[in-house]
Amino acid sequence: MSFNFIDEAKKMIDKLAKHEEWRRKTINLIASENVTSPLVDFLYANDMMHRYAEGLPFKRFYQGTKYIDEIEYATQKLMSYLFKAKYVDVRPISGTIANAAVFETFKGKRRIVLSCPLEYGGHVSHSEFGLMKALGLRVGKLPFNYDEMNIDVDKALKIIYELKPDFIVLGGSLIINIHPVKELASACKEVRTKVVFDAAHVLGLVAGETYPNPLKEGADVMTASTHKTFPGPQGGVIMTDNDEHYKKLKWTIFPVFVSNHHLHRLICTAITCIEMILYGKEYAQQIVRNAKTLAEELHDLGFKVLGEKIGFTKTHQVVIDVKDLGGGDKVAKLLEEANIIVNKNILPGDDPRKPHKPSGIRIGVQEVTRRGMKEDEMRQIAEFIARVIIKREDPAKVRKEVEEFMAKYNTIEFCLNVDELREEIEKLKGIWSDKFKGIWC
Ligand code: DSN
Repeated sequence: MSFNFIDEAKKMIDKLAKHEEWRRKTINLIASENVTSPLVDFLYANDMMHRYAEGLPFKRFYQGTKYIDEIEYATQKLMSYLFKAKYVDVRPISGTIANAAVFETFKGKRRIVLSCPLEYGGHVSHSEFGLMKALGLRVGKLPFNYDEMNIDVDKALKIIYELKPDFIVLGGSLIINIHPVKELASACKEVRTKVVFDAAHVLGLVAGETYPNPLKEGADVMTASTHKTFPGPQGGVIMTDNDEHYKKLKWTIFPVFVSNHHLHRLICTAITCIEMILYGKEYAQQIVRNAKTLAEELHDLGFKVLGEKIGFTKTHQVVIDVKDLGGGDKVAKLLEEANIIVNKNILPGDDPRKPHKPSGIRIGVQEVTRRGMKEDEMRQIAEFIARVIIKREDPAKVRKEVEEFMAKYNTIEFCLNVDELREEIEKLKGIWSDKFKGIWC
């Protein structure tokens, strides 16, 4: 095989340009994504991406880290303030790595854990398909109440007393209700079972106080990723109030699961924390209002929206059973043709070993909320979805209207006012003036 390397570079840059151009014209409703603020985007490509800083701030194995240390320390402090957590570790490079460090630390003699299975909304890392098997853990299913779209507390208590697992995992990837941390935590304490809450999806809602803080409800540890409802750069985080847990955890994060921890993102996570401290409540409240409005509208337009009994959703997510409309795979693809981006998702009752043909689609409204959309826009989005999936209108026709609609939402809200940081930004631009020499010409 012969390569023209310059052509390869051209093709890839062209693909990136196409992606950027296309995605600006799409309504992104992927529940696990978000957009960072322009300031965060600007700061992201910094020199710290080239550096190493194994260890903890001020106790590194490398020289040259004095400013990295200060930024990482500030990030921990800001996160501690925002989530009222005693210990914060931002070194895990993803939510799955955060889970790996916690699961390994909490692995006990019994090697049994309980979590929400994939079809009830658990993340793959909570399952036998992911981390659990790799770490030598046997995983049992937390029982689920379909009407409530939540863990069945009475049945769960029974199993916890019976099995006395090393730990249980609450939280997950398909989550429209408030998981019962408080209701299960004291029983877990009695049988020396730890409670882990995976807040990857709801971290921004916890920050904005529309979702209860799991650490204050009795969870031993909260893990999360930093880029879903919390609108930061991709990364992971672990938080706990417990001295003993953190003593062990910090030595499982490094040297077991993380060596270097992608240092350029830390300032961006910290800036996102400040945005959430300043605007998080307003943002989270608008997300929940938007999700509810979208769910109600979709229901009224004829979709089988899950969670009717609980008012459809208490988070950023809306979940629809589209089995009778062709299934999740077909529906997600049709919507993509109309520039509406969602993901197919397995639902309660689906076979988790067949994830490619699931019954449902999952929608998240956090990104469109960050772009400034409110209830009226949710009604418009519901109508676009119904026209493609229920009325079977040509997706290409709807796509034109989606593109016109999206042209109005090209700014990001709930961000720091850059004018207040003008002096510091100008200084950085001066230092970076030759960074893109030959590129910006
Ligand atoms: N699989 C991702 C999600 O979409 O929820 C989380 O890692």
